Amino acid sequence: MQYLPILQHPDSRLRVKATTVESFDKELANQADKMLATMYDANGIGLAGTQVDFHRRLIVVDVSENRDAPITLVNPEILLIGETVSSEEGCLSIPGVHDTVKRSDRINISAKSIDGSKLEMEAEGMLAICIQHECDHLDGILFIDHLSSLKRKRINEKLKKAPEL
Ligand code: K1U
Ligand code: ZN
Repeated sequence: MQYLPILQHPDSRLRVKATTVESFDKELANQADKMLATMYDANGIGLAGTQVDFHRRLIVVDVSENRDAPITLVNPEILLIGETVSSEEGCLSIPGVHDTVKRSDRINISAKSIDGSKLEMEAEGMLAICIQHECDHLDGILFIDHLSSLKRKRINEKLKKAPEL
């Protein structure tokens, strides 16, 4: 399987807002397969199209311990229905940086499956948090944007000094 290069912050392509998927074709299914393979190879629990320079609304996630429960969501829309919780996040586009972000612990998702069929689901815990993180990517938002400007400044300075971290 071919792995896709993952864009690294501060690449400006991470700030592009992804557009709606209109064609549910073989090309889209191939892209989702490549994204899943790339996510597993990078030991991630999620990946958004934006991170691999594919600017359509497509995300993949798998928060299972055995790495055997992949979920592919096309044109996902989320409704926050839970309580706000703080949890530790990381990002494959900002390696070596982890911090606490506040998000809803429960969401309703309305999306399309890879074949274009309608998909409605409820998610909680890590799955809900990961899906919110990936949907942010589709809007050009990084988890560090949810931190204070002082924290973000410190992270960006650290990355400038040691970009490989
Ligand atoms: O979108 C990404 O960059 C993937 C990211 C997803 C994510 C991790 C943590 C919270 C929300 C979303 C990762 O998979 S980072 C690497 C990772 O596996 C991880 C890091 C911290 C906690 C759990 C997993
Ligand atoms: Zn990320």
